[in-house]
Amino acid sequence: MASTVTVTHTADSAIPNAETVREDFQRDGFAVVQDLAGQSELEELRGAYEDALAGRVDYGEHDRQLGGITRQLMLPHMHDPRFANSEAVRRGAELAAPILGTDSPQFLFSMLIYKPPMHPHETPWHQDMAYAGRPCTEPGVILPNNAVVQYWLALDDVDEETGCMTFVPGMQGKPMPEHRVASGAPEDESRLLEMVDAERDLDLSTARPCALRAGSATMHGYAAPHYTGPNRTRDRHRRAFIFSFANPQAMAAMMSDRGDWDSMVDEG
Ligand SMILES: O=C(O)CCC(=O)C(=O)O
Repeated sequence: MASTVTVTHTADSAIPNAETVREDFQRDGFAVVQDLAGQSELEELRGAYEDALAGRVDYGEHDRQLGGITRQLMLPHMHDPRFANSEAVRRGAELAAPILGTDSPQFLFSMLIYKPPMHPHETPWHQDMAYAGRPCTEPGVILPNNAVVQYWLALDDVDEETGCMTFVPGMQGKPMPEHRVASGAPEDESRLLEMVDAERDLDLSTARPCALRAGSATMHGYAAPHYTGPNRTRDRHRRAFIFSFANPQAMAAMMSDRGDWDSMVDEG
């Protein structure tokens, strides 16, 4: 069974501008959350991240290459309590709960995606809903943008030079454009997907790169198209801790339609 996070409202957990963040999410399909993690927590998460990258904590087959090209460590919350017990995760659940329409958001999954200095590979334009089918969800489906909220928490200052998240706003409620496998074995969970023709299907002139200071995050729904570039710098790391929450009822409905989502759900 997947775990749920029951939201508790405490004064110290308040997110500044939470209402604005939620409005941004509803309007654009994504939002920026400033300072989701505080400084001491950031240090703790960085320690956990370095232990994962160096193999001091064994991730086994969850330590893999996304599409054969970019280091991806799956389900860090199951390997290291510093991720599972993170205050940022708890605050993220609290912020996401009204969007998801539940007081008990279901923790869906987590991952680390690491782009070291001079990492040459982009993560191409895609919508996360494309991963609901294998190898890809068929084009034309419309999945709700508010059934899943995914956080991309920056553990380093990040900008276009290091490969920050870039979104095209306002695609929620529209049919999903065609995706295909960009690299990796098509039936493998670690395959990398891309939109077949992002220039045709998205208005890239509206694309918004989200530079963040370390500790801040983006949040997006499964209909929000996004992209990250290579890390072109010689000395700056790009460490992202990614985690998501779902509305349990909406997930159950989607999973009965699309059994493949089973494999993405936290079993802890
Ligand atoms: O970090 C990346 O390069 C991509 C992340 C992503 O696609 C996601 O969080 O949905």
